[in-house]
Amino acid sequence: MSKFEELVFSGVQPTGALTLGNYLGAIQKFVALQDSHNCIYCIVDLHAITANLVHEDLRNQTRSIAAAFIASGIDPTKHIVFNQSAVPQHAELAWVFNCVARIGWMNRMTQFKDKAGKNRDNASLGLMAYPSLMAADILLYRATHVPVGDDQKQHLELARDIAQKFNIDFSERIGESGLGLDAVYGDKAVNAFFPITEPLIDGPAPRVMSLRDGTKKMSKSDPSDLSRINMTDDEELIVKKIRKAKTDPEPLPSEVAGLEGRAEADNLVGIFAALTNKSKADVLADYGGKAFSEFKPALTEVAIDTLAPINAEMRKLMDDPDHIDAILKDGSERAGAIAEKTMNGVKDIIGFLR
Ligand code: AQP
Repeated sequence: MSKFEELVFSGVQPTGALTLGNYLGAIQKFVALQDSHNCIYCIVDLHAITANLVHEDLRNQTRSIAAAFIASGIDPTKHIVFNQSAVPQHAELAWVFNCVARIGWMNRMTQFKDKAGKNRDNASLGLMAYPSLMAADILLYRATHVPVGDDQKQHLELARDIAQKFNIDFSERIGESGLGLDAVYGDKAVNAFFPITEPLIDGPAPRVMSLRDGTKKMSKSDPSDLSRINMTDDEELIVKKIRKAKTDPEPLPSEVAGLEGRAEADNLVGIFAALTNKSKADVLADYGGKAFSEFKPALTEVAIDTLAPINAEMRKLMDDPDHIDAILKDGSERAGAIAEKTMNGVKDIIGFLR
């Protein structure tokens, strides 16, 4: 069976200041993958209008995500960094995928249920179609690997379902077009135009939890700023937030199994591990038996060591918006060339005249 060329794609929404969750769940992985893969990293501004249509300053918000990428170590000259709305094929392919995806699939999406809340009728149609646009983002580049936080797992499964259904439904025409590769789904041989993307979710902190409640995801939109560490927080704030982070009265366990049922302890140990590129077991080998009064200052130190230089670099980059705009323009031109090729293939396979 032939294989699609490996390519990494992922995106971040410009919906507010990035959190440590976004950094550890996504951006840190984006940086690491640059050495082994060709990578495309996108600021998904079309996604940003699904929950709230009107944003105070979407342009600067988009620039700040680009600045965070670059300040964290993403090289936009070796890889591609761009904003989604600058490449119109994202919306075009999403429409096709709206016709591939089934309503039953979308109804099962837990993020939609969470974000739409009780008043579902009042949620935008875009919020419901969000995973179909996300599938388009990935498959427009025929990406094989997607680094994301654990919260995006279900959306990636949907992207796999969409790719598979498209490939099966159009298998014969894909074969005739010569644009596909051989694939086998179960015992079914098909011609595949789209790869079945692999999520990259591993690591010690695939889902960073709120500092105030270890059962809730750390999120940009949590009303309490104390629940999260923002990538733009200064040292004083990081000290304060970790000092106030919820814990339990027990000392840290010596084994990972001892974190079971201790959501807040588990979260802080996971954060420490991810920040220092260690496993939770390594962290507990050093801190097992120690009280939080000793662990928290150490955690604060590693958080500041990681975030302070990124923060300083982000500020420098944000002082020159024209430079960021030029990087995004260059990225969108390079992304656009790939996107156009894929979309032309999709049009030919479906039978759209062009
Ligand atoms: N708490 C988290 N732990 C691990 N990974 C996380 N990600 C987000 N929160 C965590 C990952 O960050 C990437 C970009 O996320 P996004 O901004 O596109 O969307 P999101 O998941 O909706 O982020 P937030 O912070 O939770 O925003 P709001 O509050 O607006 O809902 C993704 O890979 C995501 O998995």
